[in-house]
Amino acid sequence: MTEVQPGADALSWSELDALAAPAAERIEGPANSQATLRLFGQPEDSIRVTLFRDHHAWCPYCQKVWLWLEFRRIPYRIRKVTMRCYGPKEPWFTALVPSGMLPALELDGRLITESDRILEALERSFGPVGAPMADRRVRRLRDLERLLFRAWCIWLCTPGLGERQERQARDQFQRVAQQMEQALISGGGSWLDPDAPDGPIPGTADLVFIPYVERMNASLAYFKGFALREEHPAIDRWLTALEHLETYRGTQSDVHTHAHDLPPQMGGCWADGSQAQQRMALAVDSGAGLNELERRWSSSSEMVSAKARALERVLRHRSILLARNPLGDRFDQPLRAALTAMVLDQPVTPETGSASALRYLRDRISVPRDMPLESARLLRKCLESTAALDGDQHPDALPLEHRFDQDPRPFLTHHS
Ligand SMILES: N[C@@H](CCC(=O)N[C@@H](CS)C(=O)NCC(=O)O)C(=O)O
Repeated sequence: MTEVQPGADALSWSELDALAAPAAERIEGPANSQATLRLFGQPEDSIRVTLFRDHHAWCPYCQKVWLWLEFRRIPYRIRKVTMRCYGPKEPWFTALVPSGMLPALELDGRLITESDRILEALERSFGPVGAPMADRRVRRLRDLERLLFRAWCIWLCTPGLGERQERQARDQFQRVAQQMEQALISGGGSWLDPDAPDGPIPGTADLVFIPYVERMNASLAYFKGFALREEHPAIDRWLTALEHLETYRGTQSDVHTHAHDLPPQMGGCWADGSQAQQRMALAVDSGAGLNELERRWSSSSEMVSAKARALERVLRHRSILLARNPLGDRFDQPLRAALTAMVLDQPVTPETGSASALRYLRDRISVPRDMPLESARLLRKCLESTAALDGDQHPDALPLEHRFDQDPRPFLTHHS
């Protein structure tokens, strides 16, 4: 009997190349985190705006401004800046903004910081997205968003909560979440925007809520075993309506990314250790994801294009992914094995001793920085299933106090 050679079925790089999606159109295509220029059909010399946002698309306040520009279709440039939690701040940026805080925006040559001031300035120049920031009803909703944010922080970021305190913090969070639901229900449409609750796009009142509700959904599942979308159906409907919009999807992150980008940004997120929490955290970390909390997609053609996109994104960075991997060049075959398994939908045996290296990459796929949510889920699953054929070796757990493992510089010397 002939023995099957490990990795005998892994496709070559050129065979994989042939199966990858063409690179996506960044400038005129749908919202995406790779673009450094967005034109919406207008000439480049008409640009009045530069947005300074973080490389990894982890900063929630940047996402708010980013969404506004995309929904309002204002041509803009993007300059990406490092957050302290994953690397050193660029000196050219601190020369411009000494605090180093993001987002910042240049409008007609004038520099503005603080996301709310930025939105107000944009509204003055280009007109609002739905009801404006200063509208009394929008102000009330903005206050509600801050209340929800505070209740979330107390629950997620207070160390050492006992069982009773966990329950109190959860109840307080849910009381405020119910107020958001009430606002949605009384508006009678999909959105919080008081002027057009059933309009085709959300208003500023919605944009203000999006970044943190996305992060609440992810972090409360991972650290508290709490299913926000099941507990609060009106919020679920609102998120689902957003997920139908390509513009939102281009900025949307996923549970895995937030579960590991938030702890260093928030100064710690604390797990309650319940069974539900452990189950959800395991599903997220293994790469399986959480169907009940993350956008689902149904058609098989969407599956195929999600795979082809994941493949394109990995191939683009292939040499640097190999150079950064603990296995170095010996990661070549295992990576091809996982990619082949993904595109052909069949197991491919990786070379012996590669499990930990495959999981190292699985743990570091960031959405939307690297690829869309559905592509990341398919790729993480295949990295895990391919690793499992080799064994149960795991790399070190991701750090909680910083993410210097995500320093963007090595990738920038190639192309982002
Ligand atoms: N109130 C500010 C908050 C901005 C903020 O907290 N930005 C964080 C990132 S989310 C920041 O730039 N921190 C410095 C760093 O991480 O490098 C706003 O609304 O713009």
